[in-house]
Amino acid sequence: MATAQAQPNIALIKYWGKRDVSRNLPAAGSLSLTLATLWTRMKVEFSADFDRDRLLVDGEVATAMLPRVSRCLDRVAGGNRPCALIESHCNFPIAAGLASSASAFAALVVVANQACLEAEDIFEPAVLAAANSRTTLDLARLAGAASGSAARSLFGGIVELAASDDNIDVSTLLPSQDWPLRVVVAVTERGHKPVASGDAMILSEKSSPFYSSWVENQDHDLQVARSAVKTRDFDKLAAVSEHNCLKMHSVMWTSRPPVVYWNRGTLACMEAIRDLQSAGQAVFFTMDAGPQVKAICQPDNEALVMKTLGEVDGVEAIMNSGLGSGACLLDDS
Ligand code: 2P0
Repeated sequence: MATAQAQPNIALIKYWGKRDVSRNLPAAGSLSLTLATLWTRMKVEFSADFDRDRLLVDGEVATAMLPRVSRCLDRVAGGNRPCALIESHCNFPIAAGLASSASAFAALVVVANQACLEAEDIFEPAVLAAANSRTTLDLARLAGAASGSAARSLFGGIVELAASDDNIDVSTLLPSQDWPLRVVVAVTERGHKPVASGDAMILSEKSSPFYSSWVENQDHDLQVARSAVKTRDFDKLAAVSEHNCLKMHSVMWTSRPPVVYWNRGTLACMEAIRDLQSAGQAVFFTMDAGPQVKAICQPDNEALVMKTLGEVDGVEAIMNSGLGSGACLLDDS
């Protein structure tokens, strides 16, 4: 039985829209930070003795998520594969806008690929040959087919995903040690999100009058963010990231019916971050498909940002992380 770990990633230039729903190809590129201290650990065991796939998430049977997990295993191990036992553990809230599907599917493809190789007597040679030859990019593409953002968690540090007509390319723009950014997460609600992000993206494309200009402007924002990363220009990265986040949420809000992931705590945290910025602090916000606020800052003001957000009304918990590495196998596998 193999085990892999992956960290979630936080997008600064967001993925919101699909060019091909059946292949789950994103409409545009995105740029993200892979975290260090939040993780999903995933075990997979294939066996000819199993008569169906079974999924346990934090020790509980997870029937609703199983079909998506099974389809991902089919892509890695082939449609004729033996059935599998999948066990997932996560050290942060799931499906609450903290990118749990990114770390889950990144870990799943890595561990499933290894589990094929470890159970070589029950796989066909072609499946084993494919598993043996896969690069990190190949695994990222398999993860992205399950969950677009998961492709980015195969890589560490600051990561760019480039989208073309028929595939994605993913790579590390800057390794984690080259720019020690910090991410403070203000959790304003632990519950599951009201609308799954994949469904909400499709709704946005169908109904938001702002969707096409959102997609058209992504290349520009990516170019500005890429240049800010290369020159470690915090203020430039802050400006383009906040604007990109607010544009994405504007697309969500102007969908029909509107998709609103924020709550009162989200707005209060944004206001607190604006106050910190007015006082000269290098910090900026970003929010995803959930009400949590992620504040990006630097090591020297991380404690202040944590204290400030921790005192905001509606904040239930504070987590913090530096930038970490891409998905990998753990030693016990
Ligand atoms: C992102 N999000 O770039 C954006 C920002 C949410 C808001 O990627 O449909 O769960 O599985 O490909 O990966 C969440 O989308 O969507 C996401 P699917 P996924 O991080």
